[in-house]
Amino acid sequence: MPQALLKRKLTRPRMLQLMAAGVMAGPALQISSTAAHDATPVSATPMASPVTGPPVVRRNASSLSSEEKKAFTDAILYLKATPSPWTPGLNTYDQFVVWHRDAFECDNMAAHMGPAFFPWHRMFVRLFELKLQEFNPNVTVPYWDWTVDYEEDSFLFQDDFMSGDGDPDDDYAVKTGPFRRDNWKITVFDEFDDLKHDFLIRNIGIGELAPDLPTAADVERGLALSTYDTAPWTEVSDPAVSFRSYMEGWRDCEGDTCSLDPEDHPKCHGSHDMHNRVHLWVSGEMEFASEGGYEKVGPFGTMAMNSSPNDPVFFLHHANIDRLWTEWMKRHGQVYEPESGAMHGHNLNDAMWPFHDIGITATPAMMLDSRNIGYVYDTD
Ligand SMILES: [Cu+2]
Repeated sequence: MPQALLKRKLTRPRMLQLMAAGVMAGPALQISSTAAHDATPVSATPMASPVTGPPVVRRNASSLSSEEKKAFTDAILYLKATPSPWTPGLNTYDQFVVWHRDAFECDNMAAHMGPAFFPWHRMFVRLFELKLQEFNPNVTVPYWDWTVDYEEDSFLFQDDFMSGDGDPDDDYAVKTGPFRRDNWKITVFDEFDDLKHDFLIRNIGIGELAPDLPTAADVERGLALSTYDTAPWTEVSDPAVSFRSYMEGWRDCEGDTCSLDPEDHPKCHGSHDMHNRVHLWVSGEMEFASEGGYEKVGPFGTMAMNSSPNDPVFFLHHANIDRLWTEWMKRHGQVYEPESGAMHGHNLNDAMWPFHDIGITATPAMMLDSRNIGYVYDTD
């Protein structure tokens, strides 16, 4: 996603019309796969009621047995082969990729560069988890604690789990494990991505932007910050003050990075830290021979894109980011700010896109306690 730094696409119509055809029926979080056939729009339902039974537990990925790892990757492959209940012609997995990509549009900066970074991804990963559980109710999204499992050949990047590194002699394609290129086709691309390779691209741990992962001390520095977020509630919010800005990881940005002038690209000069850094570490940097014969060099791996959920490790990374938000609230209380003054979708009681459009009312306020949407962490 830090690819957005290099060139962010500007205005583009949102996916509202497309998704209107698949408006979800029934109470929030009871995701019905029959909804796609129900053309009757329903009004948004608050989140309060729908979760029944005790919360499910998200576990450290390193504690999964081989059977549990396989159950998780099988459930992901199932979503890739199952139609989206919300958008005709799209599979369920790619629906999430589209949402995340389009949440970077300048007129709909729903999920990043603002205080809703945490609550938006909380709802996003939970919705994904609920879809996985339609295939296998025992599956939850495990988290990747990258302060502990920081080796590029850790258990995570093995062929019995998230697949390994890309092949530098073959456009950095991932060619082994469940997400190898003959088993995992990418169909959703960033608009500016003129390579549009239909396979997972990784060059793990290679590159000057993110040669290593954040450490436990880096995490502790963030958890110690007592302020959730601070004005102007964007990527320039002071990371020495704002927990959200510190953890999201944009540094030394200037001006309005969401200008409508196509020449006025976002300007962030600093290193990529924390959440952004993990994206870039998995992505790596690389050179591609392009059609014009010149070499394209940069963080063009899948995890660097706005469509980064194309790499399933996205969800393990974001489960960990989400867990750290819970850790922060344990210390500082269920505090969120602001009530007003941030971009639309980022204020305490704003209904967040795209959830509102599919019949799920999810505001930042509703996301503060993960139990309210049905899960906890094994560290809770
Ligand atoms: Cu994101």
